[in-house]
Amino acid sequence: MAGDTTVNFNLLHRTCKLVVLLCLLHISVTVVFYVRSLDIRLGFVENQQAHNNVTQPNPIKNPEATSQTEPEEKTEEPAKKLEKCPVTSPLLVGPLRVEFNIPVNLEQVKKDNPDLQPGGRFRPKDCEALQKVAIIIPFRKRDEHLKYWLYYLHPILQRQQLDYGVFIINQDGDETFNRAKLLNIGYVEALKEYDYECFVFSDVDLIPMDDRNIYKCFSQPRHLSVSMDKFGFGLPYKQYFGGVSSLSKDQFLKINGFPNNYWGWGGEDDDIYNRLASKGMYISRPDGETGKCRMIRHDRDKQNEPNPQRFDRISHTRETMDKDGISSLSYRVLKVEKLDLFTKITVDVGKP
Ligand SMILES: [Mn+2]
Repeated sequence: MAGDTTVNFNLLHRTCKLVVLLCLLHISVTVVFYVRSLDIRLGFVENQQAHNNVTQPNPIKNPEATSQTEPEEKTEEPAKKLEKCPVTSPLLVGPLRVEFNIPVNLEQVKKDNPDLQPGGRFRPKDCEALQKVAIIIPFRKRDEHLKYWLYYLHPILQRQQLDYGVFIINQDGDETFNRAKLLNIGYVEALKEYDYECFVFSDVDLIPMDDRNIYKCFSQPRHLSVSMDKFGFGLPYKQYFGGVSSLSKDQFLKINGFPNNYWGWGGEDDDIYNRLASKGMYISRPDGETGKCRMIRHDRDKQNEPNPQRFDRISHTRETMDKDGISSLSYRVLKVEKLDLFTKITVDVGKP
């Protein structure tokens, strides 16, 4: 009897040991699997974060997308999916300090505007711009002024969330300057590059002092440089349309573009005003505070003397405008340069 109980106790003891061992084994296996699943979960979280930073679908995590079509779609898809930009850009800051005694380095301007595309092109990354705007600048030997224009305007135009391109229309040679014809040429040449719907015509030496003065088109032709320092921050006269203005494609075509036969300084802006008025349009303007701008002081250019015929020409706009304009424009393109900050188009405009 006593031997039996000893045997029984031994058996019980061994069984207990076995059970304890099995328990330990179970616990350790559980622990190993738990740790491994924890690793996977942490890894997943990291992936998710990387996801959010890049904002592009991870091809590995997205088995439905075939790896071959994806890279092509990446370049086109964002443009289609973007929402329209807000009517008022949230990036605007209001009044700006504008001065012309600081040195400007175009390499630095390029670095400061990393989102610019070759030829001085830009479109907002996060939304679809409300307008496609070509900025047209008539030009000859004003590189110093152009530097300031690029330095100030590129950041402003980007904050205005415009889809824009900058076109410098450079009159070749030393014949008399023809501002309005260069503007017509800018219109035609810009449309060869992109489906622009709005055209801002700007002198190279005018800088807005408030980024709420939007370089876009309105339901009526727009005069933007309404409050120039040169004129004591006001208008020289009510019909003044010089400096910076904007016209939609429709508005521009309605007046047959601008006159081609104003050689030398003055009158062409009044002719444009007459064209608009004769077609029943009126001038839209920002208020005097928003429309403040500075002109870079300069001497009159050579070969841009006041045009003595201008008064006679202006008095006949209504009779001449249907024949003289974008419909009768002729010129020769000598060179097109896609530079970092602008597209420079050098043209032969002929002579008076
Ligand atoms: Mn000037």
